[in-house]
Amino acid sequence: MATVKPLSPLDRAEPRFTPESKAEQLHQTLEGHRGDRLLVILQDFPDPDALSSAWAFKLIAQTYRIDCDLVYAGTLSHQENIALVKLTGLPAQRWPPQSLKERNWLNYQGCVFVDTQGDTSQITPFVVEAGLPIVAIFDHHNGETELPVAFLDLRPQVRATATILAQYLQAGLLALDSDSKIHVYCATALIHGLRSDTQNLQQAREEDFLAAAYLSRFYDAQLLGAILQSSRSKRVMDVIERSLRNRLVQNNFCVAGVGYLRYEDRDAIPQAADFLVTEENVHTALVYGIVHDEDDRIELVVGSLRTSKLTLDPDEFLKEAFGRDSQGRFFGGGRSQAGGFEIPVGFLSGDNDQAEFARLKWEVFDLQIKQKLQDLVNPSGNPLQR
Ligand SMILES: [Mn+2]
Repeated sequence: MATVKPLSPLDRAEPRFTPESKAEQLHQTLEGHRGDRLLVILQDFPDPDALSSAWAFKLIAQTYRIDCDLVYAGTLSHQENIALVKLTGLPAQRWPPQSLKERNWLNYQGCVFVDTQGDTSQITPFVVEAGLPIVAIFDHHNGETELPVAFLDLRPQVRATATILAQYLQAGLLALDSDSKIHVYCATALIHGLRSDTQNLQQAREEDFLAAAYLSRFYDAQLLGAILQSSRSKRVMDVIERSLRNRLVQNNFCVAGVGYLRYEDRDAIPQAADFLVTEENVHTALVYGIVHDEDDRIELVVGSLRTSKLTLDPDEFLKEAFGRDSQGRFFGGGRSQAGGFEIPVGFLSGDNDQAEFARLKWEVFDLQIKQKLQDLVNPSGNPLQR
């Protein structure tokens, strides 16, 4: 097992960064883990970019006889993600939060984070606690991880982690073969990841287009079509309907609370925001609800923001609106044109079977969120209300 050397701030700055030097560095890192077993950790609600990038990493690592398990602790909730995993046989496993205490982390010689720096996974505290070395992080989100990591590839200027992994493929760490079904499926998944993180390439930059061009030699257009044709479930349609009914539009902002929804339907929130932002005279839509699992062990206020206003930075907006928790972590954040937030319900969790209590709880959160948004949405005007 290779030893992990925490990066100095100087290493992190990497003034001489090139895709080739990075590929060489990754090659050396993987050489050092030949024959090992690694845990590849995805965000709790993995999106196509995370899923496809982790798969590409697994295939690269295989050529070094490194065995990878791809895991996430939340759920796959967008119909396109479910279709992606089912249609390509993408090897990701769900490790439910309640199972994490019993895991034997030392079955692995190290772990890898893909499309996250660990802050969006419930698995992170467990691997840190177990002292599992962090072998690599690949991500394109803003942020500065404090985890000690042997190989760090953090590129906020790139629109998708799929672009980063495609560059490693292209640099020769794994030669894709259009006769290999797995390679074709993985290339298709990467194109899906790339297009979904760039709004159908509308926000793609040169590097993303070049990566897509490279992947286009291997991908299966029909398979991609099948993934994209997956349809919305009735429950997602119901949440969209509630968001339409409850929406308030003021100063081109659309704000909609959708009440309670099940944990596995939480992806209905960003889908509702995607829909509400298409209304004429709306440049920004914010949708939120209380997400809970079956026995109310997990209860969170979850929200999504979508904007077409170029001067509005979702990351700044959400950080300013909702601030930080007691440990200094922001409740929200984002990237270009999209963002989200998560606020634990905490002491008020549970007892949702008591209708009156559930109703009051929703009203409190609904009101509080509208108040937090008030100054940003309408600095000088009337309160956000019907
Ligand atoms: Mn991504």
